[in-house]
Amino acid sequence: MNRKLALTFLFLINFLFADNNLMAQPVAGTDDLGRTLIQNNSAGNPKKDKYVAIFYFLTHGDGTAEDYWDLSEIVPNHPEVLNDYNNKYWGTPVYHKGGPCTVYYWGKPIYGYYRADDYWVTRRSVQLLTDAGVDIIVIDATNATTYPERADLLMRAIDEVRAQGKNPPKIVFYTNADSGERMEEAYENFYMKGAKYHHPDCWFYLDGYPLIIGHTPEAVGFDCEESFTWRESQLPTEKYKTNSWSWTDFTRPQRIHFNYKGEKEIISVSVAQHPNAGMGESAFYGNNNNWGRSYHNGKPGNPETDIIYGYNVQEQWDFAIKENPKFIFVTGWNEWTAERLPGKDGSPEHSWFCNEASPEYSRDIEPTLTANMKDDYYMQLVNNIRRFKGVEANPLPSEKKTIKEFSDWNKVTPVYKDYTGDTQPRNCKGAQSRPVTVYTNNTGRNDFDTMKIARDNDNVYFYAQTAADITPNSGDNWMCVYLDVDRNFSTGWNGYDYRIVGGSKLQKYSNGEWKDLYNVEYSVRGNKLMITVPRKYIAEFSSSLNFELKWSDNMQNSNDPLDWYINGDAAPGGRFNWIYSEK
Ligand SMILES: [Ca+2]
Ligand SMILES: [Ca+2]
Ligand SMILES: [Ca+2]
Repeated sequence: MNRKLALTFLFLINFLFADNNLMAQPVAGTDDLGRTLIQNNSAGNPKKDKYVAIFYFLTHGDGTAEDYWDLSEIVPNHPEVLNDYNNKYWGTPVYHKGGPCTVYYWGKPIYGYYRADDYWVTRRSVQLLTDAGVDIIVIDATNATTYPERADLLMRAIDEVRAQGKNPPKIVFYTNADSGERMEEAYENFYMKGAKYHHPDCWFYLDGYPLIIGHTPEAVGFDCEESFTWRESQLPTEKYKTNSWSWTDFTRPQRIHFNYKGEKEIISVSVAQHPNAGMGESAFYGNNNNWGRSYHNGKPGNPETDIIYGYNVQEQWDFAIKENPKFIFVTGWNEWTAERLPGKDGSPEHSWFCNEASPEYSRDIEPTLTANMKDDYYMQLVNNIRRFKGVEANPLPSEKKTIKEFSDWNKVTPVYKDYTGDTQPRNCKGAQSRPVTVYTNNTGRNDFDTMKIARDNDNVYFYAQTAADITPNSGDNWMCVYLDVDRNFSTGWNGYDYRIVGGSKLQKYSNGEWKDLYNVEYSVRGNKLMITVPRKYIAEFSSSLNFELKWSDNMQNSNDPLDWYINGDAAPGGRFNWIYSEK
C-alpha cells in the first residue's frame, strides 16, 4: 500500500470511530468573579464543523536563569535591574542552545515552575483542555525543534484520556523557522509508518489528511510532501496570506483568514498582543502601544483592577464568534517564559523580552496565583468555547428509585464519569536549576471513576465508585460531597450550601463556617460507597430536584477551591460541578 492509500485508510478509520458522541457532560461552574458558565439553554446544541485550537508550548525547563527566574518577583523587589543589564538579581545564565542563556517566567503557574516533561502536569493540562471542549492542541514548533520526547509525552497523555471514553484534543504542529526541515522532522518522528512516536489517534485531520502548518514551498521534495493537508504559517507581522493559520494578529479587530476555497476558515483570539515592540517594553519601559490583558475599548484599561477580567481577549472572542469561522485559534495555554536579550531601544542597560514579560503583558490561560488571576482566564475560555460551539443539554435522571443495596444502582442514570489515573503521584524536577527543586505530590488517594444520584419520595442517594478499593474512613476530607442546592454561587462557600464529610456528617455553611447538621447513613463495599440523605434535612430537596454537586477526596486546603486543580481527586475537577436536575 502506498503512503497516500495508507493515510486514506487511516483517515477512514479515524472518521468511523472518532465522532462517537462522547461529549463531556455539560458541567456547571462559576469563577471567582461570579461569572457562571452558560448552558445549553443559552449556548444552543453542539454546532457542526466548529473547532477551537489552542497554542501549546513544550519549552519549559530549558535555559531557566539560576538563582532568580520569576520576573513578577525580581522586578518589584529589585526595580534597579531594569537599568542594570548585569545586575546580580537577574540571576545566573545557564548553558543552553550552545551558549549562556537566561530564560525567565513572567509569573508562577499553579503547579509551580514545571518542566514540559512533567507528566503529572501534562495529564492535568489535557484534562482541563478536554473539559473546556478544545479540539486541537497546536504544538509550537516555530523555533528550532519539534520537541520529540515532550510531544510524545503529551500524546501519551492524550491517548490515556481518550482510552477512558473522553474526547480529548488532537494535535497539529505549527512550524515557521526552517519550516521544511521541521515538518520533515515531525513526519519522521510522528507520522511516518514505523515512526518512533506513532500516535495516529492524536492527529487532527483536515480534508482527509493530518493537518500541518508551515511554509509549504519549503516542503517540496521532502518525504512529507504528500502526507499532509497544508496550511501556511502566518506571522502577525507578515502580509496576509491566503490559506494561512494565524495564531495572533496585530490589527484590531483580528484578520479573517480564508482558505484556498474562499471559505472563512480561521480567526485568532489572543490574551495579549505586542504590535509595537516586545512585551517587555510595555511591562517595564513605559511603551503604551501594546495590548495587555486589560486593554479594551481602544484604551489600556487599569491593570490593577482589570487584569482578572480578561477584557482584551473577550473583545477578540466577541469579534471571532460574531464572524463565526470554522476554526478559532487561541493564544495561548502555557507559554510562561521568555528569554532575556539586550535592550533594543538604544539603552545598553535595558533588558528586552519579546512575547512574555509581566502579568499584564503575557498571554497564558493556564491557572496561576500571580496577580490573583487564579483560574479566571480558564473559566472565561470554557464559556467562550460554549458560545462558539454550543453545548450538550443536561441529561434528565432516570425514574425515582429506592436504594437499599449496591445492586439497586445498576440501572440508575445519568452516570457521571471522572478521569481515572488523575491521582497518580508527582515526582519531577522543576525548571529552576539552582536551587534544584523537585516537585512531588502524593495526595492522590481514592480515584473517583463513576458517580450516580438517585431519589425517591423520602431520600436522595449518592453513589461513588473508585478505581481501587476505598481507603478506610480518615475523617473530614475523606470521600466528601459538596452541594450547591440552590445553584447560586453567592450563597454558601463558593456556592456550596451543604457538604457531607467523612461519609456521615451533613454540614451546612452559615455565618462563614461549616456547622454539623445531622448524621447521615453511608456504606462502603470494596470500591463502592453510597450515602443516603433524607430529603427533610435540606429544604431545597423537598420538591423537584435541581442542584449541583462535586465529590472531593483528600483536599489539602479546604478553604481554597483551587486545591481541586492540584490535590487528591475531585469529580468534576476545578470549579466544575455536576448538575442533577429533574427539569
Ligand atoms: Ca478520578
Ligand atoms: Ca449556593
Ligand atoms: Ca478527577
